[in-house]
Amino acid sequence: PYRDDDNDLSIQLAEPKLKKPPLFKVILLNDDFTPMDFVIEILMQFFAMPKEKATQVMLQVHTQGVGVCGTYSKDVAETKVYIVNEYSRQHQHPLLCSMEEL
Ligand code: TYC
Repeated sequence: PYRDDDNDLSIQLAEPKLKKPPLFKVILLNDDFTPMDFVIEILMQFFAMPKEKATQVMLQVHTQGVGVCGTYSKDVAETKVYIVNEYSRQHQHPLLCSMEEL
């Protein structure tokens, strides 16, 4: 006998089974030692910001203590955090990058 449970779009539309994946903010934390230019370079290189935007975000972190670099899926956010922290460590700066769920 014909069963259309898995194919009938109306079933999914009435009660969607797929939830939107959570989003994560990637954030930068302020510190007293990392040079401002180094932070700007990171925002341009790893977050594709133009220099003006990167400067704004750097100053936001410098004055407010924290700033948002961007919003991503969990996997992408984790990778951004990892590469920023690794790059900073390799350059012997204490800059810290972290993430939080929206
Ligand atoms: N506060 C640092 C300084 O005065 C600059 C800085 C900005 C450091 C942003 C970290 O995430 C940061 N050189």
